[in-house]
Amino acid sequence: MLNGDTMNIDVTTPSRRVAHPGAGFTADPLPSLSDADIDALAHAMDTSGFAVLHDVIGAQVLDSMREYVDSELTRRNVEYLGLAGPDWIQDSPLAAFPTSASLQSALTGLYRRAMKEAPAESRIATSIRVLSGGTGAKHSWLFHYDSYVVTALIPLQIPDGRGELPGDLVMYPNLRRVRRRPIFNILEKLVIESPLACRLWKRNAVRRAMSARTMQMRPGNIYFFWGMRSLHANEPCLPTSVRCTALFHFGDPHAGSLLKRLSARHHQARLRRLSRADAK
Ligand SMILES: O=C(O)CCC(=O)C(=O)O
Ligand SMILES: [Fe+2]
Repeated sequence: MLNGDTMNIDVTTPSRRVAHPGAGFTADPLPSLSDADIDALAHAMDTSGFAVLHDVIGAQVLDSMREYVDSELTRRNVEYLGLAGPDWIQDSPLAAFPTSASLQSALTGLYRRAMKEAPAESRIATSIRVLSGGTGAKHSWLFHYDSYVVTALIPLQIPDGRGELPGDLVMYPNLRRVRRRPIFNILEKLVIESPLACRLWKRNAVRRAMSARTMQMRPGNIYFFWGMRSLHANEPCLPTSVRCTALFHFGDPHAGSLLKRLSARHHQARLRRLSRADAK
């Protein structure tokens, strides 16, 4: 199952049918992972910044997602699309993912390995990001830490034509520890994610000096990293390209904190400001 390099984990024997309590047997869109597989994922995330499961998303899901994205961009008449919350995914070809027992156990297992305790809640926060047209550039280079300990990123559409720019994910792996006190987390984010700081993080000299990594993403694979510890942002694509990623964030150690809600509001306001600028 492991191909020698701990960063790359090839799951070659997907178990397609997984029991869900009360629902008989339901198709799971992902292969199930053993404890040893999850150990290897965590080890790769600790040492190289990210871990990859290769060729686990089928061509059919990718094709239908491409159609879904095209029709949503047209229907909403937008270039940038960011959908989050539990509802959007139910009407999309990814509907089976939030209830995937394999995904749930991988994310829970990774959280336990990082935090040495069980997560307070088992909710997977699902979102999708589509960058296209001239607006895509405004949503690039937005360095941030995620609000969740574990991030699983599924690239659905990555520009790969001649002369296109793929919009790689640039990451400063494991730059900090998980902040258990919300106040430290928020103050640190205000500084590190500020527009001024982002201008520094994107510079080649800083990237080299601080060993940033560039994740070249290929549809079909899933990429895992410690989102709350690793500062990350995507590079821009060409205005003529479409780039689409689905994000599965898991394990919020600050869930329920008032400060946390204020910080989330600050983040939403930042996105709204960008959307207003898009509309101009
Ligand atoms: O789209 C990407 O490549 C990264 C998005 C991301 O980091 C996020 O939504 O938290
Ligand atoms: Fe992120």
